[in-house]
Amino acid sequence: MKCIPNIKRFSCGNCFKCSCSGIHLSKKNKVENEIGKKLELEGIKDKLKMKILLLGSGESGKSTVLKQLKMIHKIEMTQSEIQDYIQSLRRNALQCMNILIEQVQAYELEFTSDESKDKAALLQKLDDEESDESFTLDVADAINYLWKNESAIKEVWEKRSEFWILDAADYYFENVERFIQDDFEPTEEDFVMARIMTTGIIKTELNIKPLQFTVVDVGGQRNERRKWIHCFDDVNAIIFIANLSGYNTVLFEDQTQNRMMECLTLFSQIANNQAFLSTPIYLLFNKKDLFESKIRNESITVCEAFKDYDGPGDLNDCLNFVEKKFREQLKTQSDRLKVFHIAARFKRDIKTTWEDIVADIKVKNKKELESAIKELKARGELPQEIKL
Ligand SMILES: Nc1nc2c(ncn2[C@@H]2O[C@H](COP(=O)(O)OP(=O)(O)OP(=O)(O)O)[C@@H](O)[C@H]2O)c(=O)[nH]1
Ligand SMILES: [Mg+2]
Repeated sequence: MKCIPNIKRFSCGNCFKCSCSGIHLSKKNKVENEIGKKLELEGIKDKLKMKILLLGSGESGKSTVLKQLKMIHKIEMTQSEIQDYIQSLRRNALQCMNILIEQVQAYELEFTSDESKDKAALLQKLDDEESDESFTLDVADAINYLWKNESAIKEVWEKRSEFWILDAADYYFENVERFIQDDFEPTEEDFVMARIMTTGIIKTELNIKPLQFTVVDVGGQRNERRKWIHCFDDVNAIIFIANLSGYNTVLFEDQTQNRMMECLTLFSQIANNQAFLSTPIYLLFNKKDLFESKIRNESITVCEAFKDYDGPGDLNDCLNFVEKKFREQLKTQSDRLKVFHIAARFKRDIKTTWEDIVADIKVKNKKELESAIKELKARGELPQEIKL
């Protein structure tokens, strides 16, 4: 043990004895000292950690954004994740076609041929929790046949804003024959479009040296939201995702509630929550692709919150109007809100949005981050050439 001269002698009797006549740190105190130093270092390193919450109602696209971020940061998927996606793509196709078949019955429409009736009956026998063995070529063929040939299915598809169905249903139908193959290998787009509802809280680490981001994905459906409170501490930024195409569709968990109305209320609750009054919010209006094609046929005025819209109805004007409605929800300063219009299904949209968000977070925390980097360099914990 090294002697430390000229410091106070301890009276606790725990002094570490050696042959030296100097005054010694007690063993206990030395350990405490080391722990203190470690904690101090961890505290400085923690300043380079950024926690970002992905919030929004169910099916807004939070997990889609996260999937894109993982691909952008080259985080490889495990074999079991790949299998989950394959299975979910098959289930998504079956679930969506079964919803259309039920709607044919609900609207009291008739299938136009016995072949359609038989194929619909085959699908109705299965539910979307079936094991993978049930997804045979016959099942894929039945989905494909009904989608391409049955006019009653086409008719209810046109009415899809009146009942709940996944936004990417047509993608699953168009590709179901590929999904069912034994040697099916999903493309990047398949991974992005596969729908697996999130339950609980999922944390993903993204290293953007010298910063370390923890992106927290949560389930957005009503019964999942009560878990959100568990991740509200030490949040550096919120990415709130709003599903633009929800203006004329209903919620999965309550088919009497318009998705956009739910989203506006949720946004107001989050943005005005005491815990986040000074937290930057990045508001991502998602599914621009669907919105753009929908507004050609149905005005945004069908949504209660947008009924006073009387503009020309083109994409940019509608987007500006929707943005204005969201900004009006903010009860405090609005400069902490940044808005992006995206289609999360396209990687380039997420890439540019993410780069902007990271740059903005760096600017907003510049002073603190730079001082932590300087301190860590001085302690040899970071290479000298590293920059914010
Ligand atoms: N057309 C289109 N579909 C999208 C887009 N982004 C997401 N989707 C689809 O929307 C559906 C729901 O997306 P998720 O990412 O699972 O939604 P979520 O917000 O994580 O939903 P929860 O986990 O229930 O909270 C999926 O089927 C996606 O394929 C987009 O930009 N365009
Ligand atoms: Mg999710």
